Amino acid sequence: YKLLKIITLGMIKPDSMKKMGEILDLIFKNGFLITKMKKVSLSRNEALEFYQEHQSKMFFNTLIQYITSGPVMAFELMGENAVEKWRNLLGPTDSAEARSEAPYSIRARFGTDKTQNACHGSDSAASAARELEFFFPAGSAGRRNTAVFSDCTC
Ligand code: DGI
Repeated sequence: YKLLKIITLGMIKPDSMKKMGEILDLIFKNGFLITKMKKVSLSRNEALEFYQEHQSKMFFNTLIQYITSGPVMAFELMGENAVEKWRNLLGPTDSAEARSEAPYSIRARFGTDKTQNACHGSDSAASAARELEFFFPAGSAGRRNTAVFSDCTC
């Protein structure tokens, strides 16, 4: 279980794809390895599956609309305590709150509001396992398609 916490799923959301260079720079400066990476345009059904735990929330439709509004970049991050460390680097969900409480966080720097909040991060080792399987399925086809960056140690 402890070993599982060294990998997590990160995602650059549509609004901050244009800031990808700066975000990747921050990721590396904070000591993470990117061990898989994939640009995806989520279909409505894929978005519904990815965010299934939020289906009863009042912001669900807005969230689905937004996450399907353009391509996203999903990546597997590896590093000590990666789940928690990546969440800390993201800052609070609401970008405005991030700007007052965690001004150097990714959401403070690149997010706009509660919906357009720059990046996603798994909230637990269990979520990371599910979300990594979603973007990088362990089946052979998935492996072939997503192995491009898997040897990257930069
Ligand atoms: O884990 P987080 O991404 O920080 O937050 P979460 O798992 O509670 O919610 C998932 C996403 O749903 C979040 O990144 C943005 C959106 N969201 C959460 N709470 C609100 C929200 N969107 C709106 N418009 N209003 C909210 O209160």
